[in-house]
Amino acid sequence: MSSNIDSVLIEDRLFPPTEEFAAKARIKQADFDALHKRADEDYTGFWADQARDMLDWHKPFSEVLDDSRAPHFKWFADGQLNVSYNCLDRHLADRADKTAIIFEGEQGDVRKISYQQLTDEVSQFANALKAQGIESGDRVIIYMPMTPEAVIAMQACARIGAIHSVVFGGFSAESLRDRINDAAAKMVITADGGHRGGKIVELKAASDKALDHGCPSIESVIVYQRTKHDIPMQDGRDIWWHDAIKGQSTQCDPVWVDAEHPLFLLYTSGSTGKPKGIQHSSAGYLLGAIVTNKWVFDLQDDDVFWCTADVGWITGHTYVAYGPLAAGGTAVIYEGAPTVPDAGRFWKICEDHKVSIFYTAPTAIRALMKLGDDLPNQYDLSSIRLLGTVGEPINPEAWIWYHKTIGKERCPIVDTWWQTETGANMIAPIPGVVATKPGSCTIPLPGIAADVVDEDGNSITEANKGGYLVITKPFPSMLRTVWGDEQRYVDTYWPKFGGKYYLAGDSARKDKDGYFWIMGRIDDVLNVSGHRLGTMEVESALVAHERVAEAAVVGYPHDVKGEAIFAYVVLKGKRPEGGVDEALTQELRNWVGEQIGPIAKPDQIRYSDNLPKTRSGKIMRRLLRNIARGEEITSDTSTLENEDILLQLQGKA
Ligand code: 7RM
Repeated sequence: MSSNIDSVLIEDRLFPPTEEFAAKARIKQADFDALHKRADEDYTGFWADQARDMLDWHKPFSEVLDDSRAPHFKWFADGQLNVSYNCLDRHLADRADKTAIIFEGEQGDVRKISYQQLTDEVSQFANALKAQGIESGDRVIIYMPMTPEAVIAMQACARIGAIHSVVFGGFSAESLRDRINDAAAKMVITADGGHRGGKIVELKAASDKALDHGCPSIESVIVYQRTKHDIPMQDGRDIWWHDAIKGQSTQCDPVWVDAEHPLFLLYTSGSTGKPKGIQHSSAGYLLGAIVTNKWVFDLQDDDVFWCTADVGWITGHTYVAYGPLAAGGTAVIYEGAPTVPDAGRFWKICEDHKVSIFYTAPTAIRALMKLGDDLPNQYDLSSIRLLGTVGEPINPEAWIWYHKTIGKERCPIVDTWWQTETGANMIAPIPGVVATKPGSCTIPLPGIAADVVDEDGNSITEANKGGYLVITKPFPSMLRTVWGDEQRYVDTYWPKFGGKYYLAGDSARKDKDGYFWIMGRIDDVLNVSGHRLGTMEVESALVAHERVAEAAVVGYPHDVKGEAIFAYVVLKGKRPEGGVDEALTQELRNWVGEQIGPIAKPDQIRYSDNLPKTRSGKIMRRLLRNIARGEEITSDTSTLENEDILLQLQGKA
């Protein structure tokens, strides 16, 4: 594996927190030292302390970690709690009137919801779910716009022990159907539509299309009225949200569940076609969410925390729907696109709502950076005191822009490495203590045992030598399994090193100070605008088109999106003249958009008579990657049956 020498040389700069920030931070140097000392000396005791301190238990646990069936770990297994109780009810004594959610719609409508109101609405909707026959353990799909009702639906499921699976509103009907069927869900909660980019996202239409294709497990569909445009409702199956809650009480006793009771499934891409239903627990997940909101985001009582992620992604679960509420904070939710009415919208929202903590993805930072400093400079960003990034490595140029233009050189930047599977931040600075370096997610959090190892699982001690990023000890917020596929859980996450370490699937290196630098994925997973997509998923979508015989997809660097998609396509009939067919390319792009979602549309498509394969029939992805990136070809091309193919792949024939 190569190491990124340029960035090491340039980015040895250290950015310590300002004295002012450090003085007011929740975790100060002495607290930080004490946390690490405790975690080092008594790892499970450390997590037990946190679980007792930060969560309210209905029945206290006596056992901390059960590793008797590793890698199927259990945390706090004989304890009982309720996640929604921990996010809502327990705050009512001292913050009933505090704002829990500040919502802004794309068209400018604003709603502020207090903890009392949110508790009432969640309880009322939970009663509506029960009235529709939803019980503890049932799966419920949430396919919603970014409105508070998405969070209310999630919290209501948690309140009655139902397992939700949020499907990102940008996913197509096909993706939705696959997820419904894999989870064997009983209900879909959706909306007529959402506002995004000045248009209406047709959620109900997509949901109808998914259900028309056959989702035998679905019994009912609850439809939240957002856009108020005309949509058909199916008698006996569909019910409006406002009708479902009519007459329902705003009191709903939380259902106490075991610590290990599944809280949610969230589907994520792997290197094979079928998305995996990542299954998270109740107590362990919530613990990860609350500790990281406090430690990494330094979330305090007067903060306004805006994490721009959609609740369709794990970031929106942990840093919008659960974590900030568990910590008693105020969270901002914005429905729409960052460019409506212009690209100053994010900064306007920060000014209007006095956002103090702002968390977004490098792809958004780069897109906004390209538009220059004039837009952000028109707004008062002085309320911001902490910035965060997640989803992919941030390039130092974007980091410095974020630091200067948005943070005015005053705000720490927390670059947080974690995954859908880890549930919460894993490697990230604690901002009042750990000095940052542009492009590095810094060091593991207390209680998180991350390392970089070689092929044999030995820790790499040499500075800046790349290897596998692993987690060497189980941690509370980790995934519990892949829904319905224990074997895939074991094979994907514990395949190497005798099953001893959790394999994250990323390569990384540590520098001389022990700071981690993420180098990228080790498998065929793309990271487009911070969204994980399997190459296989895009390939399967392409070959599902009637004219496509074979397809191979690779990623190549892209200024804004981080990675863009390059597809090599073999058609069933003749290859287009000179390898160009603009109309077909457009058709295939739209086709993939429909099959998976617009984010998966290939940026470039090149037609060839054949794909380059090894003798064993494996597609030579490295070769395709070299070509897509305009790099020198290092692969042995002697096995290619037809040398002309190489010219076709390069677009030269
Ligand atoms: C939270 C999330 C996970 C993958 C992960 C990495 C990449 C995420 C960073 C990062 C470098 C970061 N969940 N990744 N955060 N790479 N620095 N701070 O993104 O499941 O959708 O993706 O994203 O490759 O394995 S995810």
